[in-house]
Amino acid sequence: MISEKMQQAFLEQINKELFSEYLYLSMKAYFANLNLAGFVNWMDVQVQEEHAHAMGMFDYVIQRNGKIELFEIEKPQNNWNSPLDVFKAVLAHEEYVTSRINALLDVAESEKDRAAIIFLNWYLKEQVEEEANVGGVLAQLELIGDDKNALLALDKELAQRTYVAPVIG
Ligand code: OFO
Repeated sequence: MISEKMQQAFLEQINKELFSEYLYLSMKAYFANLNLAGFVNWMDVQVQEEHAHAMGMFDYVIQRNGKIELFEIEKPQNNWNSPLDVFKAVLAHEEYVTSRINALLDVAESEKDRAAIIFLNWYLKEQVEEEANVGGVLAQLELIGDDKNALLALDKELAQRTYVAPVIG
């Protein structure tokens, strides 16, 4: 069984994970319009990961005999000034998500819900990886500046990213 307070925190986070999926889908469209297929691929992997994060929590709430309620998903931004601008926004968003996972852990600790703590630890580790991964691309974009050839080389590199369904929990 899951407490009301814990359940509410999970439901809010499911909404944020779905918003993340939506945001990255919007960024994918931005890169598609720029014909940067590697960046499109990178965002596509990100979209799938966020969906998996949302569904992991969705399944967990049900497994704990909780009740799912879905909330409205906020409209994401749909234009940016440059690929660099996009990745600055991605990093800021991932840092925000990390703060939300930490807030969820605060609730789990105050509710003495040890199962939720173990479950959420996976998400916290995932955020460390995500921030490092995004920070890596952002650092490359900062080095690239206005060099179009270097941007195309990075695009080729990002085309290599593949989605691996995460084993959550
Ligand atoms: Fe769901 O981890 Fe990124 O946002």
